[in-house]
Amino acid sequence: MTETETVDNSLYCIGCGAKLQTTDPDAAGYLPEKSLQKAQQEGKDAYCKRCFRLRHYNEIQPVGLTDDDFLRLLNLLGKQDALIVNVVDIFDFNGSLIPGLHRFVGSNPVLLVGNKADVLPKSLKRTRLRTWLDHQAHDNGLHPVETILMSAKDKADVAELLRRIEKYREGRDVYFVGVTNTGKSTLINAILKQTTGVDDLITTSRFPGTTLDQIRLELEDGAGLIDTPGIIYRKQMAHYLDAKDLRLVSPTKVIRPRTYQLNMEQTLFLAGLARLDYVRGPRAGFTAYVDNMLLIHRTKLENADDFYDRQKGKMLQPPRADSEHELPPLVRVEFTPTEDSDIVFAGLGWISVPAGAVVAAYAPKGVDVVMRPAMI
Ligand SMILES: Nc1nc2c(ncn2[C@@H]2O[C@H](COP(=O)(O)OP(=O)(O)OP(=O)(O)O)[C@@H](O)[C@H]2O)c(=O)[nH]1
Ligand SMILES: [Mg+2]
Repeated sequence: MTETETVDNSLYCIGCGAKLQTTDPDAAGYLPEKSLQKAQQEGKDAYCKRCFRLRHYNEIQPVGLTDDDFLRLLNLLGKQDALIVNVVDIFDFNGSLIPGLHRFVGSNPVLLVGNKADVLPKSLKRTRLRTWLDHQAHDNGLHPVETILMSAKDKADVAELLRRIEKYREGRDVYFVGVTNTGKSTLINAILKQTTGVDDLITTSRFPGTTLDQIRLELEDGAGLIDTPGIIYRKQMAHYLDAKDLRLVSPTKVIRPRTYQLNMEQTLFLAGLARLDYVRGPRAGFTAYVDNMLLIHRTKLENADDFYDRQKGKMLQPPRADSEHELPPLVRVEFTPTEDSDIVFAGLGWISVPAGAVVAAYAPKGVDVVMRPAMI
């Protein structure tokens, strides 16, 4: 079923796709000589040390992959005759789009998969969300053959994904592409589980940059089902969070919307990571769609700067006081939506704001804040 060995006899880690090597413990694909020999003798799929630590201790070992490596991989796709499955995270939709995807993949058809639908509030009708996804894709220059909204955790959804793939691939290879953490490897594992019973083959994690190189599995007719490394954008909040706080940008439970009736000149803090000021307008409802564990704190706008300076890393956590990452200073952007809109803080979630309200959004310098038509 799996193909870790190639013509030049190099072996590849089945967990992350890196070429296995026994010389540099700090580089991708390292495993001790003995472990490699054992895997070779037993004819088993081998995992590198980094995957081993991720899978058993949930610890990440950084390896130096650059954006160029990812772009090079994407560029190769234009030369293949294949079905491209573009996986986006519905919770971080704007952060998980690949600008110019069609340029990379040439004339190959793209199936758009909005994953992680399980975290969105149940009140949200799937059909409505799919229409929203279609419009957003179109507005961002994506022209998929079809859009699917799903959860990798739902067996029926995975079966449906497989049917769509079979419909569009017409015997060709299938490449899963997307930004890091959208769930590409999790989806492939789920497909594998349904078709072969093999559980949890590819390494998955909440850390950005889990898969390091292509991982090719074989479909029944010999065509490939190929996982690829996700593109890493520095504009995502995940880069400024400690490992323990990553769950805040990768919710696992249904999000409970939290609504605040705000008067003008009130402020909402999203822990110490982001902030929304209600600058001007009548008393109105603002609803936050963020992880249930993320602290939301309301203050008066006039005290907000001072409060942030005093409480960042204390009451407003994350960032943790002893964080291993330096959180860049918050940068202010003002918005005046003409329709009901979402102010999206890349990776963290969004706050819906009413038409006509003047608001100011703050996020760490370098982290994207965008306004979009309201999802819900
Ligand atoms: N709630 C929820 N979480 C999911 C779903 N699919 C994946 N995840 C989680 O999202 C995180 C990232 O999953 P991966 O499969 O490693 O993502 P990836 O796209 O392969 O990431 P890279 O290899 O870095 O490109 C993990 O914590 C998964 O458990 C889903 O449908 N729902
Ligand atoms: Mg992956």
